[in-house]
Amino acid sequence: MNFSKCWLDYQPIKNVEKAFSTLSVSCSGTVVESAVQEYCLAMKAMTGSEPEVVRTESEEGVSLYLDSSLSGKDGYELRKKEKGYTVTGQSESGVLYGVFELLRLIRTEKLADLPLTGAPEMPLRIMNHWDNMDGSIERGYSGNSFFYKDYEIFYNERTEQYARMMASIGINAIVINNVNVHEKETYLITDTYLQRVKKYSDLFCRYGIRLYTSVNFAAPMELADFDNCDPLNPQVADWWKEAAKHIYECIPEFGGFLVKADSEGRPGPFTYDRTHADGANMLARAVAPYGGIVIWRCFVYNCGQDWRDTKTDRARAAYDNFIDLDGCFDDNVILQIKNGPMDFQVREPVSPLFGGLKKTNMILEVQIAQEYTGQQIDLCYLLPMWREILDFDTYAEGEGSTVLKIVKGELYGQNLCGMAAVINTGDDYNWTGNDLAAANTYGYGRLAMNPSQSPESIAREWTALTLGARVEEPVTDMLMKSWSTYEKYTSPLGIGWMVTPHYHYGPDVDGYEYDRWGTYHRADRNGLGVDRTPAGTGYTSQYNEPWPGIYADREKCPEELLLFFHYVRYDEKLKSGKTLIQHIYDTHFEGVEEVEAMIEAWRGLAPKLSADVYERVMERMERQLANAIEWRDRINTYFYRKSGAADEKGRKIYE
Ligand code: GCW
Repeated sequence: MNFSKCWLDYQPIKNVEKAFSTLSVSCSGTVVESAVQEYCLAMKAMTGSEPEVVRTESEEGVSLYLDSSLSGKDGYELRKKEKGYTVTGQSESGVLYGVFELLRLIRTEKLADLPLTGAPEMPLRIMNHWDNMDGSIERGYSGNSFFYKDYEIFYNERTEQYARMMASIGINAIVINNVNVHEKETYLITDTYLQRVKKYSDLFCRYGIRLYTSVNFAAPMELADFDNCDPLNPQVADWWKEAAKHIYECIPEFGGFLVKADSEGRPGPFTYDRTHADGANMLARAVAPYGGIVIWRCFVYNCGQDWRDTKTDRARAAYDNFIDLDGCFDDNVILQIKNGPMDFQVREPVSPLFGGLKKTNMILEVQIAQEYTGQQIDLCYLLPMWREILDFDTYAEGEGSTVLKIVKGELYGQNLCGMAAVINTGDDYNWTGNDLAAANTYGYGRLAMNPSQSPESIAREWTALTLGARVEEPVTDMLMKSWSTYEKYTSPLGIGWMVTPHYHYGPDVDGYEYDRWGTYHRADRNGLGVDRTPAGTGYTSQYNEPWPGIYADREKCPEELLLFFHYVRYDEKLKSGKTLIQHIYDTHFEGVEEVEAMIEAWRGLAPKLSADVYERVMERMERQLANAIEWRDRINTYFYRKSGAADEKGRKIYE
């Protein structure tokens, strides 16, 4: 096998109960069968013998039931009975989730927690693959695609393991191709590939997962002889209707389309002076007869900006492009909104669209792939960031209108909402480049299922399941510190960017400063930061009260976002009493020291880890240290040269 089993690596357990050896199944269906299979496979590995499966009720052993009156869609209930355990699912998926939960409890020795109920709290829990059919992955940091190679679609043992991994963390929707839909991928929804796509869909369905594809808005022009793809052109709409009909004839369970339009060179309705609602609704009507949905991305901004233009603010773009369309989208359209207004930086405020849209289905998009957070070389556990985003109060309907309430569907009574994440997997042996980066993959699903779990408890769970209980404490500690460490040695106080253009790994302070992407830090000899108050770009006004007042006020603005919202002089004092320039120096020295401490800690774990995991991660950590040093020195030197201010502590800053 050329892949690791990750968190589904079922190791022998100590407390084997007699009850584990019988599985009585009182329900049926393809997803239930996957649950049965998983149970058997796990028990074989954990206890050494295959359990007996009986298809009738039994007093003894583990029993599976389906009871649609159970509360919570796809929920489950686990109970201890006199001579065993029961797993009851509200649906087939509920049974499957219940079995995965039971296995987790057995492995982490938490059966005492029973009885226990659970239900996915977000209706849609989506993985977005940025895989291309040539085998490459856009922003992939762990090898090539395991879906495609040379324009062929694979189906193998690894794909099956992948489906199990996704189901085990509650994923129920997977988009199998990059949002940048290139020439060949445009054919994914045609007979050229549909039969192969169907094989994936069938596999996913066995695990309660629906398959989606990203589509090319200009498909009628590329696949047929259209000279336009105007969404209000009836022939264009008919073409899509026919295309959808054909897809659903072949794959009745097909989920729908994901669309990146009018963004970074992709075609879209703007070309025809149409709105994004025109574009999304046209596609939505094509899939509506079959229960399909259209997920439309809000990552729309001007990527041809002139750096001399200080009035245009990329941060404003998503809101400005979509706010007036609130209420104009069909019921089966969902807007997918990136967590921040820019693009997956290590620190950003929450997108103001969440507080703005009230009559539109919304999905929160996060990036598990660590494009700007260390590319799975550097350790950066992202759950604490996502937790903060979900807990952000938008004040859309008064206090307590958190992003979490919106994406759970609670605030506006929606059921097409949830989270989507750009996945970080590839065909590397360990799936994620850095073994520890799988904590983000795992954690994303667990958080979307049950957002009341803390990032720390998820880290513990992942560590115990993947690396063993012996290292749960220290590895959890490393994971929990890692985001802050990464933030310290990279760009300061929410300003973002300063990365090597295009690759986005490693420092290049002015790399994007005079470019067209709208990502500027505006550093000069006196200070740096972007004024986004009403006196500047006015971005702060996109939020509901009280945020505009807080963000626009230099004193009240959360300090970690200070340079995102304000231009600040190097000699201005921060809350800590330090000047801005001293804060920059200190955090950059600290960041490197923290990486060194982490490496020491990892070294100490060598006896408790398998040699290959230890070595693989150590190799990454050494690269991380080199990266952190490079960042520290470039940032410190850059701002030393600009400001001329010496480090109070007299440490080495290169001239
Ligand atoms: O951050 C940018 C990435 C692009 C990506 C784009 C997007 C898929 O650098 O690679 O394209 O975001 O989210 O569409």
